[in-house]
Order: sequence, then structure tokens, then C-alpha cells
Amino acid sequence: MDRRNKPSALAATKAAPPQARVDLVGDRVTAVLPTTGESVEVLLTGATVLSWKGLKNDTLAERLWLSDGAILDGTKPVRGGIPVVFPVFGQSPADVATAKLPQHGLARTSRWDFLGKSESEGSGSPGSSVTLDFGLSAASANPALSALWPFDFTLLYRVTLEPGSLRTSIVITNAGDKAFDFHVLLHTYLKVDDITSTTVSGLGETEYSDKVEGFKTKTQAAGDIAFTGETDRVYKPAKGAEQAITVSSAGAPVYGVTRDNLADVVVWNPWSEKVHSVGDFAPKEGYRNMLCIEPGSVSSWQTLEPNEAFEGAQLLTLL
Ligand code: TA6
Repeated sequence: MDRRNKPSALAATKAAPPQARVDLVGDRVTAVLPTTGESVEVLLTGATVLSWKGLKNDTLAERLWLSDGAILDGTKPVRGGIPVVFPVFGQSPADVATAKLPQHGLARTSRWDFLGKSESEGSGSPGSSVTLDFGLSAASANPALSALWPFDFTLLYRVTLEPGSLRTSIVITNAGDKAFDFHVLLHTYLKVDDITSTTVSGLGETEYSDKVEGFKTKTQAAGDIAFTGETDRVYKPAKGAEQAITVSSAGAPVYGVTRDNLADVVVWNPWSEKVHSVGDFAPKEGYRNMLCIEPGSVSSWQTLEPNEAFEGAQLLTLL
């Protein structure tokens, strides 16, 4: 029957936008963007990002370097990915509160809590961004270590995956009644094709402390940094966190690293000799395929008064 006033078809309810898939399996949290298949995996030990598979030019590939010898059972800091360094970078002098902590502090060997995910539409289509939140406090940190640094703190670490980029941010809050000094650093191991054809721009003419030469203060030559040997430097860019950094391979830009409130940048590659003294670094030839670009606030102590907070972030972008 042809009904003249046949009601139009019921407007089909708009399908919900595809949501990012987030799974917590054991002590690992994974998130996958349905739009691109990009993914991130975070180990609760240290809230260490173990893997970031990013998409560029139709190539979905791992963008972080992770040692084949990485200890992932919580007994050791992870060799690779993005370890979180707090409250001290490196080894402390004997006269400071962090003196008894191991190198790079207690955050990277504590078991963080997964606080959940938040889905924002980000800059792209719905479901094209996901944020994973992780928390640590003095009460939940490795007790053997928090006993060595008796201050009350909370950390909120946010890992945001978007098409072509990964952002990690940290909020440090003094939850106690006494001020404390700290360093913080995101110890990012970027995967590179070949360190000998890798260059870094954005740090030319910047002052740095050269750990390879007894922390001697030097100034980087103008232009790009190339790598020909062990490199272990704390750069203090004149423009602080404003100074963007680009990592290139054979002259082609690969990674953009931008920072919020993390004024310093550590650049590290152990090279062919030192790598043999890093037990969990495997394969040893792997030094050719990694470069640490580590945004942080480490060249001087930050002080947090009770109830004060500090926030810093890095944004890694595929170029
Ligand atoms: O970030 C550079 C650095 O301080 C190097 O001196 C080297 O020690 C590297 O960190 C790795 O430190 P880790 O304690 O993880 O072996």
C-alpha cells in the first residue's frame, strides 16, 4: 500500500563513536586507538611506558626502544621505554635529603596504581584520543625506598595517546607538612634507525654539563648535534622548556619533542664501550638503535612547600 504520508524512517540512532580499547592485564595497561590502530602499553612498575606504536606515512611501528634484557617483574628499573625519575636524578651528594635513595630515585621501581582512563575527542574524530592515569604516593611507594626519603607526596602521571603523538605529564604534590626539594625527569628511550646518522636540532649554542668529562660545563656548537661516541649531557636551554627539539635520521625529521615546564634536557647514548657495563642492555649493539632525549627539571632542585604542586610534560610527535 502506498501511504502518502508514510512516516520517514526513524532516524537511526547515531552509532556511538568507536571508543579506544583499554585493558588491564596483570600489571600492564594497554590502550589501542580504533581509528588508527596506534597503541601504548604501560607497566605498573614505575608507570613505565613500555611501548608506543605510532602511525606515520601509513607505517605503524614501535617508536620507543626497549632492551631485550629489560627486567619487567618490578625488581629492577625498566631498561627502556619511558622510566619516570623522581625525586632525584642521578646519584645524590651525601648532604641532601635524597642521599640514601638509589640512582634516579624511587618512582621507577615502585608499583603505581592505574586510576583509569579518560576519553577525549582530542583534536581529531571521536575516539581518536585516550588518556591513562596512574598514581603513586608515599604510602603506596616502595616502602624500602620511601623510608629513605621521608616526605609525603602524591604523583599523578597521565599518558595521552593521539594519532601521531604521545604525551606524558606528571603532577607532583606535596601532601605533607614540610617542604621538600626534588628533581623530576622523563627518561625517554627513542628508537632510531642508526645513531651514527641521527642528529638533534634545537640545542645548538646551549650550555650543558658533560658527565663523560666529569660534569664539565660546556657550550654546544651552533647547529645540530651528531653522535660519534658516548654521550651523557644535561642541557640547559636558554629558552627553557620553550626550546623545541627535533630528532632526525639521515637529515629527515623523525621525532619532535616539546616540553611544558621541564627546562632541562638530558641526552644519553652509552655507545659501544659503556654499553657493556649496563647489564640489562641487550643486545649490546642496540646502542645503535636508541637515543635518550629526557625532558626534566634536574639542573637545580625544585622546592615544594606543603600543598604546593608542580606539573611538567613532554609531547612526542611523529614528524
Ligand atoms: O640519563 C642519563 C643517565 O643518568 C646516564 O648517566 C645513565 O646512568 C643512564 O641515566 C641510565 O641510568 P640507569 O640508572 O637507568 O642505569
